[in-house]
Amino acid sequence: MIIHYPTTSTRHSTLQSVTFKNFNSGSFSDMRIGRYVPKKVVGLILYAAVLGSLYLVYSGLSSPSENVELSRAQPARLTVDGPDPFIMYKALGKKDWHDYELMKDEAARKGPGEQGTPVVVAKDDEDIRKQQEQLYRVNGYDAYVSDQIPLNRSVKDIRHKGCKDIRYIEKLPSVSVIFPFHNEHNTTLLRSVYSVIIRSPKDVLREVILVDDGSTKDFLKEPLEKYWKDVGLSHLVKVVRTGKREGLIRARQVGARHAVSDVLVFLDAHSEANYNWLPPLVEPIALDYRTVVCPFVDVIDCDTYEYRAQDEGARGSFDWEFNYKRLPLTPADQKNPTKPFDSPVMAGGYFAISTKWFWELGGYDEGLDIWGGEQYELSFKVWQCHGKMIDAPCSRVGHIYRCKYVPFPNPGIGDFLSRNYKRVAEVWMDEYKEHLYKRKGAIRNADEGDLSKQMEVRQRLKCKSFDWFMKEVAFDQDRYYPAVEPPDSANGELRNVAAQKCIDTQFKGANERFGLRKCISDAPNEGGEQNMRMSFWEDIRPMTRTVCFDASSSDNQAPVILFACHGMKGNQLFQYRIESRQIYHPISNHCIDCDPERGEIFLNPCENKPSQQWVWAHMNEEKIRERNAKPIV
Ligand SMILES: [Mn+2]
Repeated sequence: MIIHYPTTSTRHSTLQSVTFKNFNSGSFSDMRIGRYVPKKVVGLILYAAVLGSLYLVYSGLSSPSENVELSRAQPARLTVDGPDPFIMYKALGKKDWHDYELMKDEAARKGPGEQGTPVVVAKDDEDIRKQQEQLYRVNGYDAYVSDQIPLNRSVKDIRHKGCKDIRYIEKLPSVSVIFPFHNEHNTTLLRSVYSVIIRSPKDVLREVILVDDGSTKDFLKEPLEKYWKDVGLSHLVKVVRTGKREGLIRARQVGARHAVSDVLVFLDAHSEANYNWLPPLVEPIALDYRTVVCPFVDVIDCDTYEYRAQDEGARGSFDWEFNYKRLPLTPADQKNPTKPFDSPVMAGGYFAISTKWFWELGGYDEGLDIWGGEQYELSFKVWQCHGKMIDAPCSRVGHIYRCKYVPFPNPGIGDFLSRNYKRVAEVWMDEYKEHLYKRKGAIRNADEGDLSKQMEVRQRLKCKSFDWFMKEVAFDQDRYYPAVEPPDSANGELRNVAAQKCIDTQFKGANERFGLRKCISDAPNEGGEQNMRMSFWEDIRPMTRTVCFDASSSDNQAPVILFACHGMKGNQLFQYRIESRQIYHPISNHCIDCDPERGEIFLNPCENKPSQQWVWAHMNEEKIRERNAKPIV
């Protein structure tokens, strides 16, 4: 059964497309959705009622003073207010949650985008090309391609093969999946919802909440509610609206307020859930209600909708300008590629949290505007206030990273990002906030507003210090993103001996080449970007930016380009050789060379000649020797 949204643009595919009407009148029993007939919901409600009354019995038993008693007897079961909501799950046996029938059906499907394969639209029809461009501009992804793909397409099962053998406790708490959206493209939004409904166990997924954050597209108004009614899913899919544009953070919070389940799962409305994604995400929460679980986030290509892996996992972290960064897995984590691992900071908006824990933490700080900083806020408070955060490798969800265009204009409320960051820093980061402020004066100078609600959370939950977080959770962050950066090996202008010109990156961006120009010290009236530094990461970068020299080929005359600094050495590792004045690139075993006439820069086999000799304005010889002497890892 293939589900298409009927009013999409001219379709040039020959697949059997099922219309709105067909879908509506089709027999539920031959569709996966059939598992959601209201009859089944009755059972679910009964089950919830039993759990609910159990909970009431437990909470009825406990006055605050009894809680303290309980904590002495069974410290693991004490919660902040009232007993553990998931106590009844802990003694259960395990089971295989795979829906093999579904996986078998989907494995047999063929057509555009099926099995997560890329869809490429022929470029020869001018009308289509125009339509495609137009849809691209308003969405930041190729929505025309989205319209060619069934709403319930199959995806590629790219989980580690060990995930197929893992069993999870045989009953799981109920889940509300929350999708905030602002002007999402219709078929992409619907596909997000279908993927969740189809690939979630029916007795776990209680509801899907779509939070419309001030959208202006017609489909996202009444027709959206009507759609779910017409396809017989309105008992499962709720649409709620913020009224006016509130931003992603408050939209998630509005969704959480409407949720009636034990566990909240937040996803973006341009997602596709993979097979058996929910049990690995929810089980750790049933075992410890203060655990927050993030899925592995895969990539849905913004041009072709191909579904593919991003990587095989890393721990989340940040640098001291609050850029999200990733830290390597520990050796123990690497040995168990299917086992959830601790992560200091979540990547963004993809996570599961118990409703109880979310509200004990006060939800998100509602003083945070639009987007930005919320992943730090929630991560810090989860860890500091006695919870934990893990990534579950067997739970995978695809996400469209928008490209080319950022379709939504800045809301015109000034520098909300600095203000958000300052709120997070002031409440959670103690003396470490200075490291941020030193690098970003705009954060220090922002007006943070009233923080009393957040301070109250930190006090009430007796949360730990940021120093504890840095030492115990983000314990290796300082090695990669040091708060106090060790001195450069060398800096200033970088002059070539043969050309008597300097390297000038001219404020160019990622993937761009750069060359030699007249040194500013020789011609002070000429502009340029010639103040370079060889940092403690052993890369070379312009003084005030985080783009680095990068070379990925060991061909002769291989280009050197600029690329976002990753601090992980590899292609960006360079060593200065004091005696020969060469700049050596260990991974290619070549040296930086140039064409003195044309001003081009490239890599060549190392030779003792003036075009490979470079002079730094300032050198720290001790640091250079010390860093060159370290083994290259
Ligand atoms: Mn997104």
